[in-house]
Amino acid sequence: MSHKDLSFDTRAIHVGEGAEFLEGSKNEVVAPIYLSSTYARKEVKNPGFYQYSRSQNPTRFALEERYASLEGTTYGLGFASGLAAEATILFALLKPGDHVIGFDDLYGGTKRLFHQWEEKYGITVSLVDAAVPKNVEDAILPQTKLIWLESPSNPLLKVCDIKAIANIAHKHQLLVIVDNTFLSPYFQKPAALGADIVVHSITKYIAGHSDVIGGAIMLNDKSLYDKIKFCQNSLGVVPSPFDCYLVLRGLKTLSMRMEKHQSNALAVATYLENHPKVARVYFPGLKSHPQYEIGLRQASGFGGMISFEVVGGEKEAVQFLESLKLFTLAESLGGVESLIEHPALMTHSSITAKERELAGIKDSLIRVSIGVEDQKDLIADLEQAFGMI
Ligand code: P1T
Repeated sequence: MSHKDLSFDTRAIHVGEGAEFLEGSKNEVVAPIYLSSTYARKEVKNPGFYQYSRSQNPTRFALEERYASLEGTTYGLGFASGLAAEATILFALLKPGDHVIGFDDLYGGTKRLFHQWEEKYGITVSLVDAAVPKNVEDAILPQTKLIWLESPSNPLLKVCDIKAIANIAHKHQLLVIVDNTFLSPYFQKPAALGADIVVHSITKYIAGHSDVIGGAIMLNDKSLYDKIKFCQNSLGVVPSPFDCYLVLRGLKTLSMRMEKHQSNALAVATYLENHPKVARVYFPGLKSHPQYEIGLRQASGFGGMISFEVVGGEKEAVQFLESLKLFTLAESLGGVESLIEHPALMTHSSITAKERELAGIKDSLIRVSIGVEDQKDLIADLEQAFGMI
């Protein structure tokens, strides 16, 4: 039976594992963790397929096969972190003088990476509000090579029309990269909407348990794949076999986790929207979200991330965060436990205050990754913390 005939949930459990794993070990139910860093050869001039684990590792290959299957692409590649995957794309595809257009709301570490490339390698970056596709088109220069999107974006949960932007990009022979971390392939498949490269921080929903740092790239084009795969090996930015095992394991429950993250998030976002101490809620699943309709059209869900502004400023936000008992005050997202953070002081502190202001990240902004706990307990904890400010 071909993978293509199987549903997402079935592929999330079976692709790359069980009878599909290595030829010759057909009774493995779970992909073994292949720790060997190197492989013996019988003849000097005949290395065989497996040579050295940075280049070939069976546990990683099992995971890469699953990545491609779930994202609906021909190829999948595993990386040591989301940023390792991003840096590899820049390394593989850009040269000095090239120009990149990015969403003005992106993970702070991604913007920091762009700035490093601007300073050291002579590329230029324009950050625009890609929620309006025309802003992207207007920013195109003769030297533009890539358009870099997140949808929903981090931390303001802005949604952009991936198909419309891909159409613009392809008219100008540009590549579109979509960071699909916030929705995971369970809710959104950017490659089917026209993205040339899909990138993930695997650390988040895909691994799902806050115990792995990882990244992935999924794509269809063979020549782009060859370039990126070459750099995956030449830079050595591969994930460890143990991390690959954890991700293979975490992925088996992706659909169930995403559904629960989402239903909890909808309940919490609705609660926050009606709270007198909340000035504004950002959640793509609320009808009040400015790009609600686009989200509905291009994804099958809204995910589990919410941002909101408390009435007041940094003082009130910090006091609220430090009063919570069940939510964990920590960077990252997408784990089974609810995490909460202050973007200006935490995940987005690596960009300047001016840049945060331009992007609309206020000191009163709080970002929440809603876990899969009972929503009544989550709302009760938020309620008691609001009582403290
Ligand atoms: O942390 P790492 O696995 O290297 O992934 C970087 C990354 C890439 N893309 C998005 C959309 C991300 O959110 C991240 C990492 N983000 C956090 C750590 C955070 O708390 O937002």
